[in-house]
Amino acid sequence: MKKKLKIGITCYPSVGGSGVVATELGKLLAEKGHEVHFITSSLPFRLNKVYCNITFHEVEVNQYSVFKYPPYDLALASKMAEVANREDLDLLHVHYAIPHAICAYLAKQMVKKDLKIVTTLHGTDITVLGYDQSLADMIRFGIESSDQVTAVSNALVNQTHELLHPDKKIETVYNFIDDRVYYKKDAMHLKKEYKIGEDEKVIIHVSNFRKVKRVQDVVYAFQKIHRKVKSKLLLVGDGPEMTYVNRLVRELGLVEHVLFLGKQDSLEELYSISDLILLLSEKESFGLVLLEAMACGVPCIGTNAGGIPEVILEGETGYICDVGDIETIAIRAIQILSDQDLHNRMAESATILAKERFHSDKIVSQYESIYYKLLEGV
Ligand code: GMT
Repeated sequence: MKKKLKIGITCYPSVGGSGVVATELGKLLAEKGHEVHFITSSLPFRLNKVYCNITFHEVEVNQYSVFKYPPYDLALASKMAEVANREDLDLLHVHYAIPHAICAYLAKQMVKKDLKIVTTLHGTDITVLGYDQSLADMIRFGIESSDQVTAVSNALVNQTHELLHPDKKIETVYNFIDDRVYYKKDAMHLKKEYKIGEDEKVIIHVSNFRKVKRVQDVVYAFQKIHRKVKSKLLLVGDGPEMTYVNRLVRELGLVEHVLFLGKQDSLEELYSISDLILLLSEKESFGLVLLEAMACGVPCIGTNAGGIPEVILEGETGYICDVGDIETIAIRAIQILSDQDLHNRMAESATILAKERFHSDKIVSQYESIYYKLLEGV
């Protein structure tokens, strides 16, 4: 039997999919007997109970008045080195390149052993920050200084090479779902509580309401869908675009039919009452929400952006449309929502695909084998 590992994980603990993936990975590695140390600015929000072989190490930043900007990156690097030395960590697995890969590199210089660094690229760390000339060289350096780099889709691997030309092989390791959490549940009571009629179809969109998500397109598409199919739109999440989305819903006279649910925790229950998910982003390295919805038997419509076509199988688990092509998006949605046989077929294929291609057992084993290969120097 292989020796159990001591793994340090760093991520953004409170926002977005990268934090979710990092935390779920840590939990599953701990379940497999590894010792996991989260080194983050606050307790990762999905770490909501006691896990006996997970420890949380909080990064505290010196607020000395001389500093115009408190030096978080240095505090993180220093904490990484301290924990790595004290706990005798085998490796650091950092999620999101900036600043985490650079902090891990600094920590590695400070420790007494050959601490391995695995960096996982999640999306905007490349597709947005990679265009910032003040950061691009630093991101490339972080990638090249890591012992192993992974990205959450082939599209992101390609985009990273095209944009930054790092001299480094990047391996695709897809995101995953825990099928003990994400499966179709009986949540019909929610439909009643939200006053959604039994005969009404439910369309869901989940995001951080940033510009790249094009939530306005979701509303425009819904307007067209709603004309043909009795339906409600659930908008889940919050973010900078919320004010404009809210205004648009009012301008289009859809207030009665669009429910703003804000940030929610038990997404699996909301997916379980949904008939279709829309993710119409202009940039999306993977689209974790699509996978979560698929695991709950929800067909998807997504855009031809980034890794979305690696998650949705065109014509089988949903449809891929061009970014901004509201007309086609609405036609496809109406097709799925008004043909029960097609809907059932897609729902079943979505559940199977989520279990087969993106099952946590498979993906966590992939990460483990990356760790062991590095440590065994294969
Ligand atoms: O913008 C977001 O959706 C948040 C961002 C993050 O870093 O938390 O999400 C990125 O990572 C997720 C987990 O790997 C992916 O599922 C998202 O597609 C990706 N977002 C973008 O590429 C815009």
